[in-house]
Amino acid sequence: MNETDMLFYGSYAPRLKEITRELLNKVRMILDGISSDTETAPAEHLKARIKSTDSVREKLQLNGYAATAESGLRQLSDIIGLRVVTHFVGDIYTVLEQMQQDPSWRVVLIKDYIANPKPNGYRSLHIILAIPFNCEGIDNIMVEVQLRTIAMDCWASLEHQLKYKKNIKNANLIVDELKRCADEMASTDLTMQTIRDLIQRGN
Ligand code: 0O2
Repeated sequence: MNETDMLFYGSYAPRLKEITRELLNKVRMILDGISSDTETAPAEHLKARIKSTDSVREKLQLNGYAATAESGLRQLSDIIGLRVVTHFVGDIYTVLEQMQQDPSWRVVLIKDYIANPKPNGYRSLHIILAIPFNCEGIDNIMVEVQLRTIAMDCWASLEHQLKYKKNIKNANLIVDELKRCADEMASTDLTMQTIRDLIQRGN
């Protein structure tokens, strides 16, 4: 959290940092548990972020809410965001299953953009969790966990960068090409999963 974010979140800031740390530790424990059960590490990496002041304000204003930290904590589901990047598609659903069984939170919503990709080709599985906050009158907050493979993460990160390029010529062609890349990467993900299944079954 930078200085602007510390000022914006004010007395919520220490609790937000604490929850982010706890969430990271909890998910690391889940991943370690899967690793020791299956003898393969499901995640390539994971990271967490607390949403930046500008991003919170923009989203709140867009939806007609007051642009304050309290309003953000009450209205938005991704003030804290966690991203787990897995090696294989199957790992995503193994992690989801474990997260659904954990008593530290309540699973509020699952958005499966792998089974149902967005029209632009975006794929990931999003889980919205309600977790105890207990700070300054706010009992619970929503947290967004994004689960995606290395290939999905690679596409999302490149597409995110391209979104900020203004005045793109041939915008329709670019959209089509990005979608084609997403579909090709998804196809590779499925092939890699099949190869892993074959190896694990001993061919
Ligand atoms: P950031 O900077 O990534 O945190 P919401 O926008 O959450 O109020 P919505 O639209 O139902 O409501 O959420 P969605 O689309 O399920 O998930 C939003 C987040 O998913 C985004 O966060 C992105 O991180 C990611 N995402 C969704 N669609 C795309 C996409 O087409 N391309 C890329 N690269 N990422 C996507 P934010 O809010 O954009 O902010």
